[in-house]
Amino acid sequence: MRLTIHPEVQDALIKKRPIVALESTILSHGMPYPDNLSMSKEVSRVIRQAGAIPATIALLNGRITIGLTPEEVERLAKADKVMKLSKRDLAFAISEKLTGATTVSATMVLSHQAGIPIFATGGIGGVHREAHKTFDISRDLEELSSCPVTVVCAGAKAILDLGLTLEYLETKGVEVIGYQTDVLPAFYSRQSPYRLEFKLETPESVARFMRTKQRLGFSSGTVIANPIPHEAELPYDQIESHIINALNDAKLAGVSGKRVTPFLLDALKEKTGGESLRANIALMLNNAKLAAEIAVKYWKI
Ligand code: PSU
Ligand code: MN
Repeated sequence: MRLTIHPEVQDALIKKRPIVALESTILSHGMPYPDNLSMSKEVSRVIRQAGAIPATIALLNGRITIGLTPEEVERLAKADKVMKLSKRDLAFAISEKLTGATTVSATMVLSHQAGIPIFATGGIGGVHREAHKTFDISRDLEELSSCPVTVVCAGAKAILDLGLTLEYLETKGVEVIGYQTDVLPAFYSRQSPYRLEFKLETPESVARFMRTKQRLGFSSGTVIANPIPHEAELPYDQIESHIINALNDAKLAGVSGKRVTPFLLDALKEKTGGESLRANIALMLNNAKLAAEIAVKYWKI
């Protein structure tokens, strides 16, 4: 499949310079305008400052685009009827020449096709609470099991069942590595009750891990769980009660399928008076910086 690659990204690919892939659903469905646009600009700035090239991925009129221009980012950030594309939706959207924002799963696939092994996001999707009744398990987890891309995130989103998400990832052979932490970060908070098996302390050690896994020929992805910065953290108990209320709202409103996650993120923003959005932006910037630092080391090994 032909990819439309931004010249700057293409140049970095040829010269084996560090690149960080970025998803676009966080822009179109994860945050409101204009916060999404300023977040995206800041993310690019942070990545460049750390010595890497940002490459936001999306589908524009059916074209797989690796590295959006600032104008294209702005268009996606402003539009209100952009499709949310997971892996399941990609072929259809390409065939119908549609425009859409890519989730973690679709971004992983496209990032891998472009030859970019590292990707930063806010939080991955996972096993939803009550998944035993709804069967709602994010495609992100399947892609992590079958696509060799390292995803830097602040853990799985706290709206999920974090324990079941970890179990699922273990079954699929996906390492969840705490970055300077022994426990799974819970997106808005640094801590959760779930201990992790692996911890790494530096970007170099993450880069070395990526190379080792590559040499083993493993085709699965890796989660680097990077806790939200202290100053932006929301207390676990406080956010938890808002999450329970938001889940109840979703149920009452009959929200299901791919609308669940955007609905919950928006409901939380309302309930926390915008604090969850500020936390989401802070953790995204923190992840972008770490991903860029890892990418820089990765290309030196
Ligand atoms: N992280 C954020 N905000 C988001 C998402 C992640 O901070 O909006 C998006 C990602 O694109 C992720 C998606 O892949 O939510 C998961 O959606 P679902 O639960 O429908 O699989
Ligand atoms: Mn889902």
